[in-house]
Amino acid sequence: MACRRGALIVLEGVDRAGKTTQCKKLVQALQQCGQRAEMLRFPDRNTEIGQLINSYLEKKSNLEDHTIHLLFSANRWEQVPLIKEKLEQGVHLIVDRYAFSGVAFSSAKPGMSVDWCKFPDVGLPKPDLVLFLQLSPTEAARRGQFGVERYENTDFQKAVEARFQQLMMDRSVNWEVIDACRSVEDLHKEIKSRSKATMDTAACQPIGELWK
Ligand code: 2DT
Repeated sequence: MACRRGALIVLEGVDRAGKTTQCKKLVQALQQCGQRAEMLRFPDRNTEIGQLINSYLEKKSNLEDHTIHLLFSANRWEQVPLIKEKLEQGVHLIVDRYAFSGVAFSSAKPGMSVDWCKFPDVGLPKPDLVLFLQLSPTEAARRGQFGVERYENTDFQKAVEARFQQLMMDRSVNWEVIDACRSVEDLHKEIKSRSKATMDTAACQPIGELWK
């Protein structure tokens, strides 16, 4: 593989931490410096699988817990050829949620173990960096009410946060925790500088395999 592949950078975090805003700003900033960068988000609600997920999230359909988990995972796998192609072409991919949300949300449900939930995502392209945007429950509440989609309630979000903390103990993944309780611009500056450092180190490394 030619030297200078793109970096795979994932933003994870609790609801209302600003993941989507920050992904967009990072892509814009990179493009303004003449870099090739694109944003992806999971779930990708545009594919056929994504539409099943969308209908589940909007509570228009019900799916058994393992089934929806596998659909979320399949929704990532269907993008893998594109992800690899872009990275190999030198495009940086900035991703709003990935397998970590997959495991944190599903394993917060009764009877769903973290190990079982990780399995379908084993071998996905491994992010070069996972930035976890941390936000206190008080600050999250200050930022407004939850929406009406499935999972948008305080008790479930607390359980999800606990699963994220558990996942972050795994040193095989390059996690960096960022305090999201500050202005959009300050947060952006930090995310940009951490991402740029990763881009330099990832450039000449092969794409890794997640949880393998
Ligand atoms: P957005 O609000 O970011 O569109 O997320 N989720 C997400 C899962 O349960 N499993 C997954 O694999 C992913 C990627 C998190 C929609 C909701 O979907 C949840 C919130």
